[in-house]
Amino acid sequence: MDIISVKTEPYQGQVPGTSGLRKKVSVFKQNHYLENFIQSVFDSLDSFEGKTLVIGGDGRYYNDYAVQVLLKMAIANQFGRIIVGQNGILSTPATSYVIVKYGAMGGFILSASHNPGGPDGDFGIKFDNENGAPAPQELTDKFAKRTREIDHFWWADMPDIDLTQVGELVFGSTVVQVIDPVSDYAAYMQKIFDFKQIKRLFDKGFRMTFDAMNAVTGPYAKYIFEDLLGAPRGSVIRQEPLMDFGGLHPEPNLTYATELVSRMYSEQAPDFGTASDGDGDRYMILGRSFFVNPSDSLAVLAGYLDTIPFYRGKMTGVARSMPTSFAVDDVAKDKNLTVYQTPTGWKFFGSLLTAGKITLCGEESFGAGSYHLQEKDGIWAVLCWLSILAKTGKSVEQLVRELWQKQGRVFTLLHNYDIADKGVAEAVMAGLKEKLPLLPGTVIQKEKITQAFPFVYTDPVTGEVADNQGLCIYFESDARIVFRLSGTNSVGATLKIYINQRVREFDKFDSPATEVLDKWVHIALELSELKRLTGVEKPSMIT
Ligand code: G16
Repeated sequence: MDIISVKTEPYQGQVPGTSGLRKKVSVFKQNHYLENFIQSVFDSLDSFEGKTLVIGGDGRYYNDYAVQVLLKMAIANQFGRIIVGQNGILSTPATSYVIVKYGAMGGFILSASHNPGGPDGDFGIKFDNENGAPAPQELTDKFAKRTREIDHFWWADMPDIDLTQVGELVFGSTVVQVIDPVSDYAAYMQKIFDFKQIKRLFDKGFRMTFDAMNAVTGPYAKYIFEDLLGAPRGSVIRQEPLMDFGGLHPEPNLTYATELVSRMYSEQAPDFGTASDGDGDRYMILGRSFFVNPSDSLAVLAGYLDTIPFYRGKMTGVARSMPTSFAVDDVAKDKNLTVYQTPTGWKFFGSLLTAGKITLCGEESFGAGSYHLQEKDGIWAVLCWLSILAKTGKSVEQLVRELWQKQGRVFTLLHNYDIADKGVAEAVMAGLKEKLPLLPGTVIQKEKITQAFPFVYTDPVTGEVADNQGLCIYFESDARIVFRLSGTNSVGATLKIYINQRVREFDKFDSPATEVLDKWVHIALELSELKRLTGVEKPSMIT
């Protein structure tokens, strides 16, 4: 095996977004594109020679190739040990756990999360630090800076490494350890949750459907829910991870998890329906003919987490990303927990979790997690719900209705507008931002604006400031509109409009959010002049 230095030229635009570098597969396939980014990450880390690195991926198209590139470059850069999931597979939460369990200095996750896969789909790469947390902004800025200067990378000239068998292989001064992707994570879940209690629920005839969406969680879900907890065979559907997710969009929401949704709204619906995304960090919860909005799910988790022994007496605070609805705030107040509002992006929870300021965190984008590990964790969230259902004996719908009855229902709606030209989308945001100081006190479509401001976040632990994190407009009638540009799309721009309103009238609780919040959609469009400025008439997705 020869270690060689390979000359390269920088690429423009290798800038990590909300969650790592996400681009079309065709972009990643450009000569040295992947190698440049990997070496830029290595060059931005303080010291790693002789240390341990973890590598995992969600099994999507290009994963096989990228894992081999990463291994060869990590060997050439002289890591002491590389821990890699069998066949290059490890879910995002499992990678995060493995980093901490094995004392690694960090790890790479090869995934574009919920974005579609396949040769015409997306690929992505992100780096988690030694806490198993997504690299903070300061570090991702360093990665981007380095990509603009890079002129060579280190390469081990050797055949591909066989990742089909669990075990250890030695290459020069580096040990490559191939691990079973499921067992460490499953053992950890058994430490957190009372599996016997959940098993009793299934023994009594409780039924669930977990839609793995042909993505990474299939083997995890099958082992944990069917093998260990006794959910009937067939409870985990679409459990085989496929390189293109079977041509479907691996995003657990009402638009893309259609098979699960139709099951849950059928006569034979099981008691509990769930789904996870491409890399296993997102989750969706449904009861019989009942969808749980992720912001409400976070509120339910905040209310009941301390019924799980792992968390008893350990509740400190709760964090939610700014566009996540304020449903959790009242629950937290009742329980004397501090609430933090962070920008979108799991990386912003990291410092709060590490400092012990929060026990639980979550987002409107179907993510939740706790201090058990520093990524969001889909299967963990499902296990939380199962524990709460087992402990309380209540149904999913009952738990959510109790929340609404206590504090009103906070309706939520997200409209995504895909805009081909990023510059045009940025101009819409800039125009609106300019107007904000003039808005408080004004009335639009009979609704009075109380506050309007760009969201700027100062991390209470590190003091780091993140600006440009969205534009917020609050109204007298307990409503809020947030505008922000997505940081996870691979082409053009997606302008997101998030709408929330708290409704206290019981008789409106069952109205569809699209109906209750329709007025606010018109207000948002009028304020932003989105249609006139972009020519885009309709949202590409409504959730
Ligand atoms: C990532 C981030 C989340 C974020 C989501 C959507 O999730 O980790 O914090 O909420 O993207 O981000 P955006 O609104 O910028 O598109 P994932 O599951 O895609 O890694």
